[in-house]
Amino acid sequence: MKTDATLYVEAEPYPFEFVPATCALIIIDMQRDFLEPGGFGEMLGNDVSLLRRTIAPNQRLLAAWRAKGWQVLHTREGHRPDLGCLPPAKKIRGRSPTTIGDPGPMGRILVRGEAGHDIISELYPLPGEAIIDKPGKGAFYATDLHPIMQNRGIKQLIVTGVTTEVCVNTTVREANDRGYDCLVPEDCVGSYFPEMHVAGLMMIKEQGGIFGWVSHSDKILAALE
Ligand code: TIU
Repeated sequence: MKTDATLYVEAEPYPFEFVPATCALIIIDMQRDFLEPGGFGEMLGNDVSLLRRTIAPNQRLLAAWRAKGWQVLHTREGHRPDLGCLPPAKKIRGRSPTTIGDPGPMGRILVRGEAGHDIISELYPLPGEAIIDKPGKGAFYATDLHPIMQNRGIKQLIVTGVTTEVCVNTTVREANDRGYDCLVPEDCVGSYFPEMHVAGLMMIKEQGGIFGWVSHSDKILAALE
């Protein structure tokens, strides 16, 4: 397919228009510790099946995007092994007995290089797909995502991953303030809290799409055909 043709995706609050050459798929934090049974997320008492329902639709969308040869980015939330990029406030927030940097079920919790920090095998990045290691919830703060997007001519993002109201929402808001359009396929994002998932999507698409657009992977795939 020509990459300079405009494609239209049925979305809320109105159709999302994109030019493939300047639109990247960015998959947020599909990490083992958040999604796998036995990981940190489950250790905290969360039901990981609420996030795991996003794996299959992400696989389908990623496969279609890769087949077109379009740009793919991945993020991971985590910190340097010396925890130099971990704000003390983030370390102690929640008053949990086990916090970031401590030994967890899949290595040190949210530490770069540990098994639990890595991306699930089902969505593992291919060579050439940049992995953005981020210390915060948003993918722009303290990372090289913005220069990478500028250098590659990326103007729009399809944002998927977890969690809807935390890292996905924060990234969409950061992108919006930098002048980028974001489309969020609702079946490709998930939350441990169903009501937060719904609210997180509403916050993006309400008020005329104040932060972006919400759609479904089926509608993106239909636009790709
Ligand atoms: N990736 C992401 O959203 N990290 C979080 O901390 N999510 C929570 O829901 N806490």
